[in-house]
Amino acid sequence: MESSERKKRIFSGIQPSGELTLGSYMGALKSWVNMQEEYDCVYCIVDMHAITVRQNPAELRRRAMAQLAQYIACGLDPEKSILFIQSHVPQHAELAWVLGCYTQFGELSRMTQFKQKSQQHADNITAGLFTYPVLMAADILLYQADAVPVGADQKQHVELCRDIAGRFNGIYGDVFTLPEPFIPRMGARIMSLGNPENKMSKSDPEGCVFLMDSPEDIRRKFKRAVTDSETSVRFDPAGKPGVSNLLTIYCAASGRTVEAAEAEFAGQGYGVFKPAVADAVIALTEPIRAEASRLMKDRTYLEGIYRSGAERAEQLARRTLRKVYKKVGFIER
Ligand code: ATP
Ligand code: LTN
Repeated sequence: MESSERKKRIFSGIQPSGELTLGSYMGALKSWVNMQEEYDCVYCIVDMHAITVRQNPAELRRRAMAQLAQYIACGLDPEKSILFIQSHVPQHAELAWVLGCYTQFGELSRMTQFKQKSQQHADNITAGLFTYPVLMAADILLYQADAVPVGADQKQHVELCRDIAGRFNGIYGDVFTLPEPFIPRMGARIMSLGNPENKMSKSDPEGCVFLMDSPEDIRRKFKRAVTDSETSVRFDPAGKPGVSNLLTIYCAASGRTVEAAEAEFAGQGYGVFKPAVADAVIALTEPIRAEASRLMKDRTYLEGIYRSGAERAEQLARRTLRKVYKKVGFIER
């Protein structure tokens, strides 16, 4: 084996702040699954990010476990990829502290997600919510990731991570790999079914499809999806945001192209189109739901996965943190 031909490394994470959605699947998880063959992948359940807004502790624990089961059910293979829980690897918090000292207040103030979330949680705008992108940069840089598969909304955070890494390297030499965001061509921004001007978000249960929704719920949600007063199934995000979003979902779920889908529904109204989208989504989610439910019953198996994942992750993380501590001038213990 040629050790110089190291596979490129991938890192990404999802917060267990709610159930996994069709948006997070199409924007991120689907790429995570596809990248496993070619890359060296590290995938995380970022529970430390989740506490930037108030969580119920028992619920957070349950969701983190359920998320691990759903990761595996979606096709993440613990033999191929490292699957772990962020709070199990202390180097995330340690590197975040250092990186925070190389990040400008002004840079963090410009983050769109901070501006949105601080409006949504106006009574609890914490320092953690503000410095969240620094922790995310630490997640990525600890593993020297080359690429970060995320939805379009996270591009700004990955770019900030690059800026921080570039600045640090500029002072101390090549410490960090500069990561690229990897954003899928189809499905990077799935919109709410109830309000297609907004991103599909887990905080809006009716506009949002969850991977663990029952077929009845999925059919109901698509039936109620907002469209327009025309009847033609045509991709036109500015003029027909609702229908275009449904087309995106249909194509991402079924693997068809937009042209093929438009041709398939030519001359047919929304009464045929909407149930077809629901069926395509159910065909995607039902096997995931069944497998995740089965895995949830096997706690011992899931515990084994996250324990060995944390061990493997920590080995990599330790190496980077040691280098960083040395560079900034801390005495080795
Ligand atoms: P919310 O806004 O609901 O709190 P979030 O962005 O915190 O959601 P996560 O589940 O943490 O959602 O996001 C996980 C991944 O899924 C990220 O890479 C994010 O970019 C992607 N993602 C989330 N929602 C969507 C969406 N509607 N369309 C495409 N990708 C999405
Ligand atoms: N900020 C992301 C979640 C996240 C992440 C990461 C994504 C935390 N750390 C590292 C990619 C890489 C979100 O809100 N969806």
